Amino acid sequence: MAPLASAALLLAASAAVVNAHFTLDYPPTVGFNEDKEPNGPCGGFTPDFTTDNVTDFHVGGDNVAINLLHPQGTWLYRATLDQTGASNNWTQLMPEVMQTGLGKFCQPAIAVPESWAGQKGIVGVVVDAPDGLLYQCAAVNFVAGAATSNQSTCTNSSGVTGSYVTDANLAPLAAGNSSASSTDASGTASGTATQTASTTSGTSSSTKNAAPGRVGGSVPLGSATAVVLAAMLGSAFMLL
Ligand SMILES: *[C@@H]1O[C@H](CO)[C@@H](O)[C@H](O)[C@H]1NC(C)=O
Ligand SMILES: *[C@@H]1O[C@H](CO)[C@@H](O)[C@H](O)[C@H]1NC(C)=O
Ligand SMILES: *[C@@H]1O[C@H](CO)[C@@H](O)[C@H](O)[C@H]1NC(C)=O
Ligand SMILES: *[C@@H]1O[C@H](CO)[C@@H](O)[C@H](O)[C@H]1NC(C)=O
Ligand SMILES: *[C@@H]1O[C@H](CO)[C@@H](O)[C@H](O)[C@H]1NC(C)=O
Ligand SMILES: [Cu+2]
Repeated sequence: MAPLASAALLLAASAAVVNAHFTLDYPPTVGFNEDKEPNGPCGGFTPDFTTDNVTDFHVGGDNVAINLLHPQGTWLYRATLDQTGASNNWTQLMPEVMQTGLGKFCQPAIAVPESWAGQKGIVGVVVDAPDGLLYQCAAVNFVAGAATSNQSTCTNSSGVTGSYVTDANLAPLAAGNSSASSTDASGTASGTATQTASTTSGTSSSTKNAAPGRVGGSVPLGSATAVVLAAMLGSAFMLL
């Protein structure tokens, strides 16, 4: 292929990647529209338990599988028993984690409070991506116990890594801001104890926020450019 043509292909590929943001692959999303994905709490869709794909989600730990189409982003995992998500009464499920590297990222054992078993609710993910906050939700049926096998979609792309960070953009979304509770990054000021991240997931061997609190914006320009270039090359290879 002529150099010019391959350069054009590369540009087209990277443009497509930027538009797609991210997908929630498990549990199945209540709706994906890349243009609406910046709209909280659920990416422009309101869960409807009469028509949506309502998935059993084990309170003791279950898969949340994501595909990030940006080279970096920081994830907030949260859930609520409010079936619309509108009351903004979310419980954070694990410390915020920064994904570095484009592609699939799966938490195999996200847990919710045990007392939720037998009730319906929403599992929500929010990413602080280079182009802002993006949202997706799944309608779920919380069931007792822990998942006994992993979904086939629960994989990490090669080269993808995760590290615990604190993210000022995600902190206000972590425990909701209803009922006059002020939430700070360390999760101590919330009005109700159940709303702070008292739930530990399968990743409990990692110390909370052990990694340096470095978020996207502070990466030196040189390495950020290298990551973007690597991502562009990666996406071009995927198309070929
Ligand atoms: C519901 O989700 C499952 C698991 O992802 C999927 O296989 C199935 O096609 C979905 N059904 C509908 C109606 O979306
Ligand atoms: C918020 O959710 C918790 C369960 O996590 C529930 O006990 C509480 O009643 C809810 N608060 C409101 C105002 O709905
Ligand atoms: C799911 O996958 C993770 C990561 O590979 C593994 O540690 C865990 O044991 C698996 N869980 C089950 C129930 O097989
Ligand atoms: C994917 O990577 C994250 C961060 O390192 C890790 O916590 C998780 O267990 C990995 N998932 C799988 C399926 O191995
Ligand atoms: C919650 O946060 C949103 C966005 O910052 C804000 O518009 C809203 O007024 C807040 N609600 C309360 C009750 O503080
Ligand atoms: Cu995006």
